[in-house]
Amino acid sequence: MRSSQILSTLACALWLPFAVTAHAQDATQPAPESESEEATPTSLGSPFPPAFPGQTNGPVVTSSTRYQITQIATGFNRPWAIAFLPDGRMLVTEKPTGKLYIVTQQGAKSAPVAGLPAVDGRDQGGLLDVEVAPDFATSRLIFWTYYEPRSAGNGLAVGRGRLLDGAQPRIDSLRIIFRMKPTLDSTMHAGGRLVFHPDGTLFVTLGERSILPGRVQARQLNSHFGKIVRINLDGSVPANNPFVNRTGARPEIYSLGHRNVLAAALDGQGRLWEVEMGPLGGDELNLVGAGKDYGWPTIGYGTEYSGAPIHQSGQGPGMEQPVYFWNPVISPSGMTIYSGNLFPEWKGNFFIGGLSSHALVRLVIANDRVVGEERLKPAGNGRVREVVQGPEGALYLLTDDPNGRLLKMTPQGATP
Ligand SMILES: [Ca+2]
Repeated sequence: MRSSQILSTLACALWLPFAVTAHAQDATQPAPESESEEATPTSLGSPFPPAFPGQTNGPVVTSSTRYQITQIATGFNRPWAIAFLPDGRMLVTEKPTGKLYIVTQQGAKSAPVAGLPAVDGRDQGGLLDVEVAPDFATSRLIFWTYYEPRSAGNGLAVGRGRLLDGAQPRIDSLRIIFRMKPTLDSTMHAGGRLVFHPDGTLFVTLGERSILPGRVQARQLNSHFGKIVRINLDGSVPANNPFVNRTGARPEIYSLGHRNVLAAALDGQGRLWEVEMGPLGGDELNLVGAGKDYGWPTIGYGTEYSGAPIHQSGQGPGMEQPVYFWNPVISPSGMTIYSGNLFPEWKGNFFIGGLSSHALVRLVIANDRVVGEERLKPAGNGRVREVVQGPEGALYLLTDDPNGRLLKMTPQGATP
C-alpha cells in the first residue's frame, strides 16, 4: 500500500489540474513515512534553524567497546517488544498476528499465550508493547498495548492480566484498563510504549493517528491523540495528573503535542524521556514534563514526506523544544537508558532502535543535551524495532521483518 501512496503523491505533483481533488483525498490518507516504507526519502533541508547549538547533528563518537551478537531465536512475524520475566525468560510480541510468546534464553518458544483480546493488525497497529508488572512475583500481572478493533474504527488500548504459565500459557483475569478516545479509523501512528514509574503509575505513549482529522487533535486536551497519558495500574486517574481539574480535558493526559511516540524510558532520576517518529527530517528526543506541550503539529523541524511544509516555525510560545532532532531521520522504535555493568563505557547512554536508519543509535548525554551520537549495526542491515536491557546488563534487540530475530549483545569475548 505504501507504493500506491507514493504513486498518489506523484499523481498529485504531476496532475496539477486535479490538485484540489487530490488534496481533499489527502486529508483522510495516511502520509507515507519511514516507519514502514523504505523507498521514501529520509532527509530534506530543514526549513528552520535549530533553537540552540547541538540540537541536531551532534558530534559523531565511536565506542571503544567491542561487542558480539548472539541470535537467540528467529521466525517472529514483525516482533515489536521484549519484556523480561523474573526468571530470565522473555515475553515477545508479534505486531500483525497479535501473538505473545514466552521465549527462553536458549531460544525455545512457547505456544502463543492464549486469552489475549483480538487486535486490529493492519499496518502500524496490532499487538505492540508488553511489560511485566513491578510486583509480578506476587501479582503475576503483565500489561500490553494493542490496536483495538471497534465498531466505528479502532484505537489504542491497554490490557492487563495474570500470566498463567505451563505447556499452554494463558491470560487470566483480563481487564482493559485504558482506551484511547475518541474512536477513529486509522491504521497508523498508534504510539504504544508502556513505562512503569516507581511512584506506582504507568505512562502510555500515544500517536495522533496520522490522518489529518487525528493530527489536528494532538494539542487538544479533549482528545488522547498525540498525548502521553499517566494512569494507575487499575486504570484509574492519579489525583496529581496535570489536567484533572481542567474542564473538558481528558484527565489521563500527562503531556501533549506529540506526533507518534514509539520510544520512552526513565532515566536514573526517574524522569521520562521519549523519542517520537517525526515527519521528514523531524524525529525528536524530548524530556517529558507534566502538563507540557511539545508543539506538534504547530511547530517542528521537518516537512511532510512529500516535501510540503507543515509548520510556520520551529519554535513557538508555550511550546517545548526537543532536546535533539534528527535530519535525516532515524525512524525510532524502542529505547533504553543503559544502567548495566557489562558495558561500563555505555553507562547512562541512550540506545534507540532505528527502522529506516537500520541502526542502533547510541546517544551520549550531558546536562540534558546530546554531546555524542553513534550508529551501531548489531543487526547488520536489519531494521531495529526494540532494544531492552536484560537483567545481566546485556542488550536485547528485535529486528523488524516477517522473519524477525531476537538478538543479544554482550561484550566481545564474554560468555554469551
Ligand atoms: Ca515537538
